[in-house]
Amino acid sequence: MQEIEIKLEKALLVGVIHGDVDEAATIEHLDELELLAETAGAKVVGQITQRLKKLNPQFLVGKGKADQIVGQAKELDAQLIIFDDDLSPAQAKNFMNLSEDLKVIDRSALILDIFRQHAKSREAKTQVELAHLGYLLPRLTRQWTHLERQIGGIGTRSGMGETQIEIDRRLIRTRISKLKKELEKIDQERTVQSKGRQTYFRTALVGYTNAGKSTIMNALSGADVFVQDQLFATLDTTIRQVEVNDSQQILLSDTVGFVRKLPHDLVASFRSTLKEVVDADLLLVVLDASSPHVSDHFKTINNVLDEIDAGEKRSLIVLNKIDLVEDIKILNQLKQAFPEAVMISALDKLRLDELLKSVESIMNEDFQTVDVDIPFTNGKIISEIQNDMDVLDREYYDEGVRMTIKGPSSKIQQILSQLA
Ligand SMILES: Nc1nc2c(ncn2[C@@H]2O[C@H](COP(=O)(O)OP(=O)(O)OP(=O)(O)O)[C@@H](O)[C@H]2O)c(=O)[nH]1
Ligand SMILES: [Mg+2]
Repeated sequence: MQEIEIKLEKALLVGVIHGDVDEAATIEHLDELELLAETAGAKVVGQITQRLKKLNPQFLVGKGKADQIVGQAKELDAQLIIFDDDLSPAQAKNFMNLSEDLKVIDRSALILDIFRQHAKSREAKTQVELAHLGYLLPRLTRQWTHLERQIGGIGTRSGMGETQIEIDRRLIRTRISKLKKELEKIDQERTVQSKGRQTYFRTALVGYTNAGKSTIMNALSGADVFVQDQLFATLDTTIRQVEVNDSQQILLSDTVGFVRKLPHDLVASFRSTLKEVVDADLLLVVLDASSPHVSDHFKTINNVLDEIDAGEKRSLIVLNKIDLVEDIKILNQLKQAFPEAVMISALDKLRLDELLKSVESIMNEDFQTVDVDIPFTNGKIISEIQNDMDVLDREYYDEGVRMTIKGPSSKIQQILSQLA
């Protein structure tokens, strides 16, 4: 994929009021869509909402409204129309025909575009390309000349468009299987690396994009993860050691953030990046306490966690940016909604010790103490234990040693199964 300069394109946003989504919610979603569009490099020149009893298979909205939207976009000199709702491949195509030289995309395509712009590592680039091709495949049409507009996202990426125009479905499929193999390889490397981490108590920061995960990571570990007031600043996973007290360390990971309607293709292809979340002993669910949409964010986070099979994991809610919450009423509401949460400000380094204390106590709850008899012939396990666990007591006998050991229950189970 080629890097091409993004120019400031003018965009008109469209949201539909339908079903259980009321007008206020639609407007909120459009405000978020505006942030996404700006992150991608567009300049939003207008927002349109439309109440619908029934979704139109041809244009999502009715034909008359579709004409009106295109007309309004032209009047505003916009080059781009972005729907908050998913457009089916057919709807996208119909809009292209209707709008001639305007690009018409949906939220998923916009998010994919941002990921594409922000991907730096080999892994992230591979994952984004895979997701993009998965999104593109059902949307290919014979109108190659329109393809660029269909997939181009924001900014004219002629290089990208032309190569896309040349490849047909078969080539895309071949490319998809190649990318999948590459990701499997990356995944295997990761599994090897993660073997060495098994003895640690593993915690993972998860949360809505821009909630402050990377800021927390940096404040706790002294890492230098990229922090920016923009959506999806982080697309890779960083793992660091953090001391929770004088004698115990944990591993903390920071990874890609979530957003409402994160495209399924993206979640699927970011599995290897999200592996640290899936394997974690504890999730630190980071919420932006200053956002009026904090409970929606919480729902979205849980949906994505379910999607990657991490919904049942032990978690601790972290209400970040508490420095921005001045209204005592809101503070009380937050306390009521999230009674177990730890409130912090990562930016001002406020109450980070409280956070570490909570992690420490959850970790120590999870730690098990057992007695094991190990024959001297099994030197490997003895050294494994001595390296990785707290040995509380040692008693030697003729053939071996009896040890009282303390460590994460998963690790203890692993040792017991080796001895069985
Ligand atoms: N006021 C305030 N701002 C914060 C706090 N924590 C983070 N921020 C700001 O919020 C913005 C986003 O922070 P990041 O740490 O990049 O957020 P993130 O969750 O890693 O975001 P993505 O990687 O983009 O998903 C930055 O401008 C931070 O300076 C906080 O406690 N208080
Ligand atoms: Mg980040």
